[in-house]
Amino acid sequence: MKPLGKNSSELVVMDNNNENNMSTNFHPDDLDQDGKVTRNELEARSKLERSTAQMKIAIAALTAMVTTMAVLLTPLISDERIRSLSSVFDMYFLACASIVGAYMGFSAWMTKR
Ligand SMILES: [Ca+2]
Repeated sequence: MKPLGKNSSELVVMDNNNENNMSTNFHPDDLDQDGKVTRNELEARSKLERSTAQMKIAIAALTAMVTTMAVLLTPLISDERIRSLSSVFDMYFLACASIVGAYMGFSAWMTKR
């Protein structure tokens, strides 16, 4: 595959000798399967991977909040320890909720753009 030039309309011809193409005969980034990977197709793939990573981070933050709260509600941790770490837990839950809220806000904003 040759590198993209500065011109956004320049096309990249797929490499037919690549082992990844043996089963489908199309490059995985060739979304419309016309045999050429355009800059727009590469950008679409990049956006998809970025939004998937952001979604995984938001899910991890939400899962961490729920798991932490569930552990704190069990008798595994004494009330005294929870009281002494209450300011830490405040910041922890605020940070996790900010991540989830930012994801929700930005994803809603990106769909309206
Ligand atoms: Ca294409």
